[in-house]
Amino acid sequence: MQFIDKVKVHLKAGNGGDGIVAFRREKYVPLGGPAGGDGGNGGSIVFVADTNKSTLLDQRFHRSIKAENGERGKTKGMFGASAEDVIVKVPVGTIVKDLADERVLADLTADGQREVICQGGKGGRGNRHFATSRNTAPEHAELGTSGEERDVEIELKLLADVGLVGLPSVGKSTLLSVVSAARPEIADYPFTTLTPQLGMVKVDNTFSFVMADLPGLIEGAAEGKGLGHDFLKHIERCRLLVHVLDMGHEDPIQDYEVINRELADYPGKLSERIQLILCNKMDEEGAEEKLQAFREKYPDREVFPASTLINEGTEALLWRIKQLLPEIPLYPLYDTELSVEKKVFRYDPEEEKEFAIFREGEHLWRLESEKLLRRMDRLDLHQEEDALRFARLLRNMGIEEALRQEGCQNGDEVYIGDFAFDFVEED
Ligand SMILES: Nc1nc2c(ncn2[C@@H]2O[C@H](COP(=O)(O)OP(=O)(O)OP(=O)(O)O)[C@@H](O)[C@H]2O)c(=O)[nH]1
Ligand SMILES: [Mg+2]
Repeated sequence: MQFIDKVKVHLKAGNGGDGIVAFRREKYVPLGGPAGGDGGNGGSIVFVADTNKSTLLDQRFHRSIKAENGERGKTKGMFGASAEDVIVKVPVGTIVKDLADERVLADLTADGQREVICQGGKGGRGNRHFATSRNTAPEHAELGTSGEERDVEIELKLLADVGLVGLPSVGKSTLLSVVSAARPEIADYPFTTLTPQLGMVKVDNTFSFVMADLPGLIEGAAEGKGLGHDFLKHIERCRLLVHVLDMGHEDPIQDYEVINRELADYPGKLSERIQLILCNKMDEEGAEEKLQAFREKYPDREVFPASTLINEGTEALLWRIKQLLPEIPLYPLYDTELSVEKKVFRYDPEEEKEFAIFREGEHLWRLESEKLLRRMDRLDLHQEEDALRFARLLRNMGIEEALRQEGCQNGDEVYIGDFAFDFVEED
């Protein structure tokens, strides 16, 4: 299995359709009013974390992703159709960075998590929005805004529950090979393992976890020595580390301290991870004494003596992992700053909320409500009477109050589906 962990992709969200200028010309209506409809919204590009995906292979073959533009507005006040969002499914553990400024746009850590990476443009308003008592026949309409466009780098951080760390040749791969079905290469020379290997470890019928066998670390790894540096970043997401020591080595205590210094020097707070210590190769001469010495020097550490070669002592380690893992959180890597699309209210079917509010910009809000949309179908919102009905609906459904509570201000624009209105506070 090739491990694809970084891909550059060009993204372009759809542009909003232009609003148009048109006038009503109907039989028996002497003075037709402005009737240019609004353009539809452009499609956004939305990334969704999906546990069924394990690689960035799809992205490797689709280096450019584009969403459709919204349609132009139509005559007789009809809206242009909005374009569909493009959904990009990526593995859990994917990070999306803007190549222009290295900013992290999204850190997809949970199954089903959705992040809008490129916002589609908004449709322009048709001329009927611009009629005033002085100018009943406005000849201008808004253009749709452009959809966002950016080059991003998509990176997959290896997601494993447990990461194996230690000097080369201490038996990390041997451990993985005896507790999982993975078959990593094992040999008595250093740096046998060159790329991270993953294995699924089944503790019993109810509990399994992912273990990552990583290349050996050496002194200076945090500054790039050996192979460690490239792969230290992969263990950033590990919730728990198993530190493997070779008790046949001259000074396992010193080995232990060397590795811990490297972890501390790496900027991912790796040294704060819970560590279980597997004292391996207990079959070697002098191992018992060295184990004793280690316990005396570090009485508070959790130590598991083992001989992975003959799969002895590993069971106690697995049971302890089973106990600990459920209590350890996932480590988010970055604080995401998706500043524009700040979600303030999520639709929660269990609570039977009838609407959801999303902040899309400083003074721009999006409203989602099946119920309201159904009611709106029957309203002609450009008739004053129906507009009042709509306002009453907003109030009765609690939407007005909710908008206010979320910080919507006088004059802010709110849209639902293809319809936009201004939030006006009466005094
Ligand atoms: N005596 C003894 N040797 C072991 C034991 N476990 C592993 N070995 C041997 O130690 C050597 C290194 O084992 P690996 O599992 O490849 O070590 P590693 O930590 O993955 O090494 P790198 O991938 O190079 O970092 C091999 O020759 C193994 O057979 C053990 O319990 N006792
Ligand atoms: Mg190895």
